[in-house]
Amino acid sequence: MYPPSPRQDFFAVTLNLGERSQGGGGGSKYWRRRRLCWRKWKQLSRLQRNIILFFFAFLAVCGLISYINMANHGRAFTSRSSEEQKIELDIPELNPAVLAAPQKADANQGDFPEILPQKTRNPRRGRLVNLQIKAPQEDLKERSHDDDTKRLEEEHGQASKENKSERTVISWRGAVIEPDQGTEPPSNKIQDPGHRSSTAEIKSQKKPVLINERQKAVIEAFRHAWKGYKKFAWGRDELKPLTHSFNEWFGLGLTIIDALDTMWILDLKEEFEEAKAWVKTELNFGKNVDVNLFESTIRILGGLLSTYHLSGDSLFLEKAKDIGNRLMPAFNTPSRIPYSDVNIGSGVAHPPRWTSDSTVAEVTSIQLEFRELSRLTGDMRFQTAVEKVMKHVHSLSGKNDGLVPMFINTNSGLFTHLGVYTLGARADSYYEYLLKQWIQGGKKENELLEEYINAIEGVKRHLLRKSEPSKLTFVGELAHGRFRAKMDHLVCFLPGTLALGAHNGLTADHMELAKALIETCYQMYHQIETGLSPEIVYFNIHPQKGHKDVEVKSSDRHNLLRPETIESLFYLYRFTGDKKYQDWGWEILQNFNKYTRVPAGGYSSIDNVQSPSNPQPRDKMESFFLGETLKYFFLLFSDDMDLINLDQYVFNTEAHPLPIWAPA
Ligand code: DMJ
Repeated sequence: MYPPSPRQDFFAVTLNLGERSQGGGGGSKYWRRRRLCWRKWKQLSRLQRNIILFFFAFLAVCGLISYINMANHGRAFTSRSSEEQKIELDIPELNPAVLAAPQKADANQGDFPEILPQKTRNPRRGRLVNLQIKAPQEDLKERSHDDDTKRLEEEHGQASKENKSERTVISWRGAVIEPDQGTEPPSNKIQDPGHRSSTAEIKSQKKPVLINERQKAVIEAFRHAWKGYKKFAWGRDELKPLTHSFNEWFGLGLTIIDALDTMWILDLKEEFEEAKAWVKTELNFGKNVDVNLFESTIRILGGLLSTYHLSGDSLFLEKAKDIGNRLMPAFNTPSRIPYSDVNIGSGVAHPPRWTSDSTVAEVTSIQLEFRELSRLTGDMRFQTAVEKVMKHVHSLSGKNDGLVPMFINTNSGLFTHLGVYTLGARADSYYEYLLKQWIQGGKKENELLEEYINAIEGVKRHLLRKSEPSKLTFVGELAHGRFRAKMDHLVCFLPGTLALGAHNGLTADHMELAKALIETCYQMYHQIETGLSPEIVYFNIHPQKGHKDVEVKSSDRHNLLRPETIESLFYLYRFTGDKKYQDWGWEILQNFNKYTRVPAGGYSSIDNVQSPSNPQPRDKMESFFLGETLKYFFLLFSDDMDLINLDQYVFNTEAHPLPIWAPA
């Protein structure tokens, strides 16, 4: 037997398949060829047949493998594997000291009640609280990332190049920061532990960013504010824009530090560089001044840490470590609940003169910053101190369905002034940091999540009502069993936090509540004569002819340029893509420009939001206007989901983005 060559057979088979698949009409011809083909196949030796079969099998396996690779590749850009997250956060394998923080979070798991990944038990009510499985962000990712696959593939390739030249940081804003651009002699510098997240940013955000008209208006507003600050208050804490003067609170150039990362995000390179030069040459924490632990943590420590992450310049980490160390004496109390104040020059900490109490929100809203400082430096004292506080507060009685009182005693460690519950001043960011610590730590510290879910259940049970006539959902207060229809503007952080929780897998009713509450916060602006919200409103809960939903007392009608509503609009827009949130923000920005802008430079808090003809400027521009309000405006108007990606960063309560820790 002389079988034809395998090559001929292969050709015949291919041809036949082709004819069939085309559905050609020559039926008999087709069958003749098929028989011929079969005969030829039979003429082949077993070895030849095996070789051909092996060849086809090999092709099939190759095809399958490349299909799986392509599918994984696509998935990696939407769900990001833990490997990649680790690379993107630039966490070195070789530095065990720095890896300790995330490991600690793991180690803590023993202390925390076991919670199933998708369900958690609410011990008070004895029922299971479902977590959403699907991240609602998926559609949005598709919406904003139409052409992203190609771009990300290029960036993926680029990433390996960048890893090789790891000491040169190319910001996503295009600035190149050489390692020796640091500002102290190398010997004085903190070694860059490689834990900052700028590499992640480089990969996901180095595409040219198109700035839209609304964002340009924010940049213009920032420049105007900065102009006033530079001219009349440079190096001081706050601008007094009317008297062309300044206000000192800590004497640490608070506005500059609070605004650093905003300048980075807005791509204001020139302003950023002059601010950095001031930090390098003028910022000195060795001063005999009393600072408030909470305020200096969220504004100064938080601002320095986030700027370090965004810029990659170790100057900011060095300064963060300095202020972190100087704040530590605040924790030397009998209960380890920190004092409110500490002298950063002498290292003496103390409570306010009139009490030995601290504010609950203050002692429980410094954790994101101190934990991150430990992760970056490998010095666990910072993390240990703040986690002790959280554990202690967790164990305390005196809560009401997860709602906490406003004060805690630094000697006894017990809550004081029991019976008053609010999500406004003195308690607000306690709730925010429960969720955000859980997110920061990689969603492992279940005790925090459980506390957060309980608290939101508590809000629903005790503090939620609807107003008349418009039926706006609002969060009131409870004082010794009596409901008060009072809501601070500060509470408007809550819709954003609820939306963030829903994005991270909590139940859809969190998102529904977020949507209802942000509508209310918007109405707190919209229903007021200047279109700006007062500090506190009272809602009508009984229908009364001729009354609006919102009432304002004369002592509460000031506006301090606060960020909370803009912050929540930003989260709601990011997670829903509903343009109305951008439009609401745009309306508010225009009203800030109309009623709070000071011609010579700067913006001012005002005393009366109900008087468009005379809003009575207060002569004060808070540092958070630059640190938070304008930053959130800019992010709200952006359609770039990667501009501070909320799966990579968590904002502290002063709008300073800190990286989410990669899984250990
Ligand atoms: C900021 O300092 C922070 O957002 C804090 O959590 C609350 N108060 C101001 C802004 O209103």
